[in-house]
Amino acid sequence: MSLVETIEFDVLGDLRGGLISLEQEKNIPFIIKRVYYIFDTKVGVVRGFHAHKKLRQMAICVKGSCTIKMDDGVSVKHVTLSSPSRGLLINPMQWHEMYDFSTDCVLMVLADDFYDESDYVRRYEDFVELVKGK
Ligand code: T46
Repeated sequence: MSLVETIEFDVLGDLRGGLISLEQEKNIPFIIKRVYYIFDTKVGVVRGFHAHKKLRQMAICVKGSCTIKMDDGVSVKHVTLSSPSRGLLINPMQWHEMYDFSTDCVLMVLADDFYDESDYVRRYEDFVELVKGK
């Protein structure tokens, strides 16, 4: 599984403007059980600082921009999302931190399961131990 997997969505625009359709198991490679979005993030704030044990997610910056640091315990990459037509897959056991939010940023996230705090690994030391034990 590659650390950075992005998907370009077709823009079904016409003279009136753009439109993007997201469909589970079509251009989104999982069943969508939950959608949340992050907005009004204050300047300089960094969010995330966790990995998920099982959850699969797709992050799309539907407005503005932000950067996501992705870390699988072996390598680290930084991905800037600045287009509603680009999605970043956040797979299980990928530590992620979101930063450099523009003031107008709306980061929408599609998830393949309901919210479950027990799926979070929130201590980096625990994440490293889990990666080592794989
Ligand atoms: C992730 C990144 C990309 C809920 O009650 N339900 C939800 O569906 C979510 C996502 C969060 N919450 C609660 C849990 C916390 O009390 O909302 C509060 C803020 O969540 P958190 O501090 O985890 O937010 P971020 O921005 O650090 O992380 C979020 C997601 O939680 C996480 O799954 O992968 O965005």
